[in-house]
Amino acid sequence: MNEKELMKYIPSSTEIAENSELFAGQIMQFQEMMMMYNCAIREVRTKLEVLNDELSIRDTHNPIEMIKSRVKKPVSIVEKLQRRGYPIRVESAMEHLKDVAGIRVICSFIDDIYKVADMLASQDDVKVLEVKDYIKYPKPNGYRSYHMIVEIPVFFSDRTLMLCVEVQIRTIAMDFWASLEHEMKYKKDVEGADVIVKRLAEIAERINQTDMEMQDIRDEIKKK
Ligand code: 0O2
Repeated sequence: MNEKELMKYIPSSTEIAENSELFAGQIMQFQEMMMMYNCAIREVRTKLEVLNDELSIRDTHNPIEMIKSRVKKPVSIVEKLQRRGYPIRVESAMEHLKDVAGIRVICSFIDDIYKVADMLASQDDVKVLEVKDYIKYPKPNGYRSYHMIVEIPVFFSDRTLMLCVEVQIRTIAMDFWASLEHEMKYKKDVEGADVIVKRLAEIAERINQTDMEMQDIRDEIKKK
C-alpha cells in the first residue's frame, strides 16, 4: 500500500480536530493509532484471503465473496467513549474500544460463515476475545451476523503490539438487509418508522429461510 492509499484510511488532522476537539493535543497520537489499526486490518485481511484461497482448492468453491474494512471514524470513537464514560484520550480508546478496526466478511452460505470463523480462530497467533452469534440468536429487529473480537500481534520497527479487530461475518443477503436497516438508525422517530421496522423484521425472517434453502440446494447439487 503506498502513502496515498494509506492516508485514505487515516483521518487528516483537520478531520480529527473538526470531529473531536476533545482529543486536543493528541493529533499525532491519533493518526498513529489509526495507522496501527489499519495495519491490524491488513494482517487479518491477509489471513482471510489465504483461508479463502485454500478452501477454494479443497472445497472447490470460494467461501468468501467479499471482504470490506474500515477504521472507526473519529466522531464515532468520541461518541462511544463518551457513552461508556471513558476519557476522550488515545490511550483510553486503545484500552477500551475493541472495534476501532473492523472487517466485514461476506459469504454466500451460512455454513461458510462458521467454517471461516473456526479456521480464523484456530490460528496460533489469533486470540478470540469475544464472540456474539447473532445468527443463532438474532437481535429482536432481525439483525443476523456472526461477530468476533480477535486480538493479533502486529510487528512494528520497535515493538510488537497486540491489537483488537472486530470481524463481522454474514451472508450476502444478511449484509443487504443490514445495510438498509442501518439507514433506520437515525430515523427511529420519523412517521411510519414502526411499520418499516416491522417490515424489516419480517423480511429478515424470509431472508433467513432463503439462506437456509439455498444451502440445502447447494448440498443437493454437490451430491449429484
Ligand atoms: P459502525 O459504524 O459499524 O462502527 P455498541 O452498539 O457498539 O455500543 P457492541 O457490543 O460493540 O456495542 O455492539 P455489537 O452488538 O457487537 O455491534 C457492533 C456493530 O455491529 C455495529 O457497529 C454495527 O456495525 C453492527 N450491528 C449491530 N447491531 C446491528 C443492527 O441491529 N443493525 C445493523 N444494521 N447493524 C448492527 P456500530 O457501532 O453501530 O457502527
